Amino acid sequence: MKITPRWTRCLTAATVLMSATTIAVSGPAPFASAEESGSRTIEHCLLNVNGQLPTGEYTTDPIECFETHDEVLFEIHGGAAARAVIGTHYDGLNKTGSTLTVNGVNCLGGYVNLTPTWVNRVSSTANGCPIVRHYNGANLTGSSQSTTPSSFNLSTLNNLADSIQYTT
Ligand SMILES: [Ca+2]
Repeated sequence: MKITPRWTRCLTAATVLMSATTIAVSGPAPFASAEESGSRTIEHCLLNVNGQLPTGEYTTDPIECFETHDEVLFEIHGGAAARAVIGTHYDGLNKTGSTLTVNGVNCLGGYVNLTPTWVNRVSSTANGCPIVRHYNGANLTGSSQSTTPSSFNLSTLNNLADSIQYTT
């Protein structure tokens, strides 16, 4: 079930997933419950790149969050455009906890400024690009730390990243 607004697509994804897995779940409430909005439960969010500014910053659709990572992948692969996950960022070390999946188009150095709910939070990253660079400041400023497919935990930048670049 999607956690943030834009319920129409949520209902579609949830309905398909529920029918596929035959999990008995009551219909989603029209608003997030107090439990969902008041505590930091694990959530799985999607940032869908829809363009790029001359500065290199990616523009994105509004962040969408779901209860499962499978729902994020369903959103990506159910979309019309051919896209790819350029990075999945995790709240916890060793790729655990809540996730932020960035759905982009290439690894040519574009970047995102993290949304308020994900600033100073990323602790590990599953690279979709060969190098994913995490910066302490917005717009690729301040100190940085890269992750690679084999080195996915942040140390000096743990819980500090404000912007993230996807490159080779
Ligand atoms: Ca964290």
